[in-house]
Amino acid sequence: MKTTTSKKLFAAAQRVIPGGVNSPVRAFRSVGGHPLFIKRAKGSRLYDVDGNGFIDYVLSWGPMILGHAPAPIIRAITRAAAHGTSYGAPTELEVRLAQMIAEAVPSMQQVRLVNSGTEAIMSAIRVARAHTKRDGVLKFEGCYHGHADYLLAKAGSGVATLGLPDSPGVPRDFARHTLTAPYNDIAAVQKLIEAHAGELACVIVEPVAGNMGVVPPHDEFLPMLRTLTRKHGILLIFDEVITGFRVHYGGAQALYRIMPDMTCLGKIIGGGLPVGAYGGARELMQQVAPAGPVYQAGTLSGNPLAVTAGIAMLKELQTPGIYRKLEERARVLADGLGEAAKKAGVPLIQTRVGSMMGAFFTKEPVVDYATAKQSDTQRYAKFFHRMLGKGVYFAPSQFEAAFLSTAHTPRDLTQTLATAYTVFRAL
Ligand code: HOZ
Repeated sequence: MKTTTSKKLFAAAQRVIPGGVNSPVRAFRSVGGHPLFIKRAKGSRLYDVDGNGFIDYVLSWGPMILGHAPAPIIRAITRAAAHGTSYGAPTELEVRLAQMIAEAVPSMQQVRLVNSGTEAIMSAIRVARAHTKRDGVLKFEGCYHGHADYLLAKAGSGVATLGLPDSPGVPRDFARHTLTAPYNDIAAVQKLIEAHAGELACVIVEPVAGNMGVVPPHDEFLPMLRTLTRKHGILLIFDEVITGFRVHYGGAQALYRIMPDMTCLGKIIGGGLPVGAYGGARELMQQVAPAGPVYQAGTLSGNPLAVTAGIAMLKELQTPGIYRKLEERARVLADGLGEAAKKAGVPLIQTRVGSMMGAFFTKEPVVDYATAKQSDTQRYAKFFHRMLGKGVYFAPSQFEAAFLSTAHTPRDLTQTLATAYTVFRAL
């Protein structure tokens, strides 16, 4: 595969951008080589600056549920752009998107739109702290909630990919407010909550972990979190940046029938444009300025282009049968990958919730960060590069999810599975 232009661009990028990328996982550090610079994308395909095409299972880390550049979204954005790109004043569009979110996710009676998942989570935690008058946060090892100071402890995503312990630059005074527990470990959570109940403002969790690879919750995990937090007056925050509108129109909370106190959403509700949202019961959200004293603001919050894209996206996601179709295709892909690995004698542990999939190069079940880290990352790197060389783009990290869109055709899946079988055999 010819990648000369990408290579040149990466060299130039490294002179002006730290590590040559604007978000660390993109740099291919854990799989080696250099990133491909993308020129355009359409449907299930990504095209790089050297003219190579790929079936894309990264989908901008999840939001492109309809595939790339879907006509209804592009039409809506184009129309909106002609009316101006930012006003710094309220619009009817923001009301519409907030209403659509509140209808889809009943735990979000009130919604504040922001610009990213990181921002949503920082703000939700501020509300939780103000409400409970406590500072402590309990998070789970391998979960990633953006890059706020106090959330980088044992974080997934790029932190896991690069094998970083935590981040320098985080004041010890901030980090000490964060407790961590192993995902799916109810006994550990119970012990921590009981020992620190009076200090904890919130427990924050990805209801399906998607930043250490995909780790689904055990049946009792989320219900127990709900029971324990309620018992101790601690707020339960669901980080649904990946799962919201991905695993179900109402998010993982609708799938598992658990009502968190607060919910954070991200890029999906902007149809891939930079958006986030946080919300919860009216009583909680009424603390946010200017309704209340908890300050949070942003010039580009509720940006008309992003909100327009979000409205169009959610409308499309209301199409009857869309989640069933995604699920069926994801099952074909996951089952096929499993069979191909088995036939080739490659141990592979697979996880999947709807159209969000994980495949770990290990023999033992993956239930948390420790077991995810048992994976053979060098084998993943080989798999990744060989698939890429044959036109299939999976995440450049063992610790990220694979996603499917409605634009992936049965033919894409057949091609991917045939390629995977050849690659598995050569590993
Ligand atoms: N796992 C990250 C999003 N949830 C990957 C995106 C990034 O860091 O660039």
